[in-house]
Amino acid sequence: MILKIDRIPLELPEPDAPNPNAAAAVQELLGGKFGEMSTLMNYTFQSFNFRGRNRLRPFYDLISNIAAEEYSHIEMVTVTINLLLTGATKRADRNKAPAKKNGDPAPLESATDARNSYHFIASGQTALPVDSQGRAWTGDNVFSSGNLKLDLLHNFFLECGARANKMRVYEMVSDPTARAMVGFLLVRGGVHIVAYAKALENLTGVPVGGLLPIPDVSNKKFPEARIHEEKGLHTKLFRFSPADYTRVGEIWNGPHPEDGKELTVLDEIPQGAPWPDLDEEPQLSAPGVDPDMIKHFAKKMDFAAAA
Ligand code: MN3
Repeated sequence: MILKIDRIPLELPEPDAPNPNAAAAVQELLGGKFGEMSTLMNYTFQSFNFRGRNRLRPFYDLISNIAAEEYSHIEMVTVTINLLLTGATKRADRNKAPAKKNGDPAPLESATDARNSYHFIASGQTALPVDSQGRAWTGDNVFSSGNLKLDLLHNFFLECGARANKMRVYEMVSDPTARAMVGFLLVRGGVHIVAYAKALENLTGVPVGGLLPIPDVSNKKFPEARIHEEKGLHTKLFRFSPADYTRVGEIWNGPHPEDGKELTVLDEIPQGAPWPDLDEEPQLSAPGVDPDMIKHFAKKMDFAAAA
């Protein structure tokens, strides 16, 4: 079972300006092969499918607990996409009639220049479970082999791949909302890389942490990640359960492989922030009455009464 909290993990700054093409790039971090939907569903299925969970309890606890945190990462990426798409078409244009006259642009005409048309056609200018090319997320992205060493190796690789994608999206998108989100998730994803490295070390004795960082650039080079690492966020594993997953500390302990700081488990989740309250999409979500439609039916009823 999952306990749901109606908050997002971190308050994000407002975007500089609407940016639908930045939103399209950020979609990779949501529904891409290495996106947050993939990390969530990989760890979720691995935890559901876990055999021998009593004997291997610390590993089960770690995978289950990280799965829960990944849900909050989907929220972070989704909020970012939604904020970048807010105002992407002009509200004034959207409030006009769908059929425009006098050579004016149609209400959604500017959206034809956006890289991802689905943001405007299939949703109310909001996020979708697709990658940066608009391809739907697929269960083919889930690996759950039933072999703990293989699954942990996969998860370590998945988190390193996710880190590479985050860095590239960071370099594509200069918007402060997107960069704040990527900075935070670089730090949290970094925790998960170290967690799976520690799990492999615990299971096999091989010093996997010596491979880090992958790619070979420190989170401290990213100002939006550095501010969190200066407060020690890269050394903290949140326990995403009121009473369970108590044995994660048997894996999450000792020094951080990159800076030697002591790793600790926090018996709490991030304080977080409220979801931003986005304006309604002007035409399709309006629950009000269309005056032209009233006139149309009034006319029809008059005709019927007279007949
Ligand atoms: Mn994540």
